[in-house]
Amino acid sequence: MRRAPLLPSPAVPLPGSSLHKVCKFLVLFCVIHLSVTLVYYLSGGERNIFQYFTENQQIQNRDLANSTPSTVQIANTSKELLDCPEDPPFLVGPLRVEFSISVDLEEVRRTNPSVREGGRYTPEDCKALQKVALIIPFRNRDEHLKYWLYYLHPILQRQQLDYGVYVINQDGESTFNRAKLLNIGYMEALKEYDYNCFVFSDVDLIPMDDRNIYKCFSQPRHLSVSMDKFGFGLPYNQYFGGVSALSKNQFERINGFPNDYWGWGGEDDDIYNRIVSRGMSISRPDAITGKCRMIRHNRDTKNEPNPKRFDLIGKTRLTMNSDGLNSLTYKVIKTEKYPLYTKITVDVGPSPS
Ligand code: UDH
Ligand code: NGS
Repeated sequence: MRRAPLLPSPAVPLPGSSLHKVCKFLVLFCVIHLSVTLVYYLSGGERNIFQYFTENQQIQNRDLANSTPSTVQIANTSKELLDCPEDPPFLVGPLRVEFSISVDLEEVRRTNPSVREGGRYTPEDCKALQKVALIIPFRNRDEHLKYWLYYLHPILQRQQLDYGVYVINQDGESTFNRAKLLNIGYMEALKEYDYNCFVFSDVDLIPMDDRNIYKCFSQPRHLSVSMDKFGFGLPYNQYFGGVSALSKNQFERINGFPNDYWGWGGEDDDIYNRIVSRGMSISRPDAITGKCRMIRHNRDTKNEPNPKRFDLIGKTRLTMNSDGLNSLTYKVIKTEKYPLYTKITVDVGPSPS
């Protein structure tokens, strides 16, 4: 039987043909190109892909609080930072929040190594979208503050905010004045840094979901919208208590908060009235994202319900132009820089009898 002659496949060029030479040249070119690229990356003179990969891992780890800052600082000096993304990539969603554990602040400090003195943090791998001052009105609530710092620092870092924590401590025994302390916090924080967003938080409120971003929005933001003590809902539609966020511009438009609410109640309703009377509305997260827990406690002494509060909230439109940032007086007694927060002790002046 005669066999058909073996012919080379038309896809394989014959040795010595010009097509074969071109192929050889192309293979050689690819090998040289790959070698040069490999040598370039391995040389370490520039930020290389392997370094980039490990750095990102370290950033994640450090955000979860178990790595050292040195590697990323090196990257920062050699590279202009890009804006942080609108949706921070390290968020985890729902969080377990409980108050039966005991909190050691030294341990909190150790596990948040990127938080700088005074409770300052700036993301190292991207440029934060907002500079946020967290203002906490305070007197004799050290146990609550420990939980706040323990839970909030890791959350705020995952939210990639450029932030600072300011605890505004009312000096003396006079009646407590929450809203005035918040005004003071605003003024004092601005003396330290060019903040453009202010989050006002009670010391005993902890978010249960890190997607509830502690930042400012186009309208004043109410953050504590779904509290455990109210059955994870709002007590009433106009409620603006607990935790809120206003941009510098929004805060100035309402002349800040009232200074004349001494004792418990009504100041948050006054703030709501101010916002609405300036044509703004309230922005809120949904009831799942906005879940939060309050640390249960007894009523504080010298913070009894204010008998004047109903009269006052009926007159917000009349009083807000003359009671607020433009009438604020106080005296700073002491400023203390702790590793996790700045404590500013202030004399708010005497409460009316
Ligand atoms: N605050 C202090 N010290 C005080 C009073 C108030 O630090 O002596 C601060 C603190 O940040 C607190 C916030 O002000 O979270 C608001 O205090 P509040 O007393 O107006 O509100 P809170 O929801 O308590 O903490 C309301 C009364 C609870 C009575 C509970 C009875 N079971
Ligand atoms: C309203 C108060 C608010 C207060 C809210 C929730 O009645 O200041 O209850 O209070 N307004 C007036 O009293 C006019 S709470 O249950 O958290 O203690 O924030």
